[in-house]
Amino acid sequence: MSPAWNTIRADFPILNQQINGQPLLYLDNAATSQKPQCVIDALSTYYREDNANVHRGIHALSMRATFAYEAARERSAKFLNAASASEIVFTAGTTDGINLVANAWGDEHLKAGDVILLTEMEHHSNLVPWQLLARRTGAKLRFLPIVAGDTGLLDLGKLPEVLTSDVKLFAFTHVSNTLGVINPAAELCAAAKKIGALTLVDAAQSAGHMPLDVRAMDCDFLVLSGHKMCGPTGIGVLYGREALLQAMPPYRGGGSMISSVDFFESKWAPAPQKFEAGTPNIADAIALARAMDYLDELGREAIARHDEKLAALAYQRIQAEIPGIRVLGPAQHRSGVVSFAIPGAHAHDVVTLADRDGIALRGGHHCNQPLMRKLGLMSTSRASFYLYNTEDEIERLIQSLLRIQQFFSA
Ligand code: C6P
Repeated sequence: MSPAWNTIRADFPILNQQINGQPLLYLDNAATSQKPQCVIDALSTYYREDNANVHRGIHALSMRATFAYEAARERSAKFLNAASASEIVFTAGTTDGINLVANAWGDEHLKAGDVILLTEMEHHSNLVPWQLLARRTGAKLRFLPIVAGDTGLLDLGKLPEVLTSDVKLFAFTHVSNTLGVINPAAELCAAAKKIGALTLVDAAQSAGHMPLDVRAMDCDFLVLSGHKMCGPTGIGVLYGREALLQAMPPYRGGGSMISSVDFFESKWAPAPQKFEAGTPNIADAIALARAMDYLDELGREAIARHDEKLAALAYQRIQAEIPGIRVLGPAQHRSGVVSFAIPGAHAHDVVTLADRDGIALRGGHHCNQPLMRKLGLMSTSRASFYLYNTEDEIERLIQSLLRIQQFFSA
């Protein structure tokens, strides 16, 4: 049975406010999602009742905090269907997770002549760390192109041309934050595996929006950000295959990540502790686990269907009703992200005018500058939907965009 989407708003206290005299219409979920009361409560309960450092003390509070923190790791493993909690490293978010892999795995395994394969739709977070790695090691970057036009679909026919035996890692986004395209992650991982390349899936825009199963996907690494999936900022997850994580050197040194330390040499703790130097983000990991419970209570399949329905409707109505507008991404089988460009209007102006109507959009290059250039655009405006958005809100968005379009065509 589908959740009652209209009542879900009540779980998110922030939505109950006026912006510029209008009820807030929050459509910037791809940047960050809002947080349900149960996640806010998990954070404040932890600080009110359980706060202590983890893995250090043997007093009651420390043991309670350690138990809850490690339970959050177990919860994350279950959320991703990982084989074991030792495959889960808590990070600060997607960007942090990718940098961890680029440094810890990349520095050890890549050399001049090796290739890191990316796609043309990568967020800067899944591009710049690989550029830095290429500079350090002499490895090269290569890109799987998108097809011509505005659907933004990957040109899978070009895969055999770019996925050759010199590719050591294929890192790609599961869902584009600009195009709304959902990439066929399992298919891409299978193709990489055939030629012996590892895979990293950037799940920043898919975690929390659809079911994720790292074993079915058969990826080697997967990264996500808690704040885009009803959890707090500053916490994320890196999933890595156990054997890979155990073989990788640490990325950062400090307390908690060692088994023994001498003046000149140290020995590392096993993964995942090896990658969590210093006091971790305990409270946010615990609250992220609560967010995972919340999403699973609603059902991730149902959330995916809800997002897709709203995004497909928004895509179709914007295309049909706003004269001259250019809408990006596929019409169907898409995530909740809908980007568009109004001729003659800068996206920042569009977003400023929408804000006057109480509507939160994002405008700009969305940390996707190479993709923007490829599409011949400087920027787009972006509406991104999530579980608390409704069909009625699309009507409000359309009325606002009509006013904005008329303003710029006057
Ligand atoms: N995209 C957006 O408005 P962090 O900042 O580390 O939580 O996530 C980075 C990131 C990586 N990959 C993808 C596909 C993303 O969409 C993002 C974040 C936000 O689109 C902020 S730029």
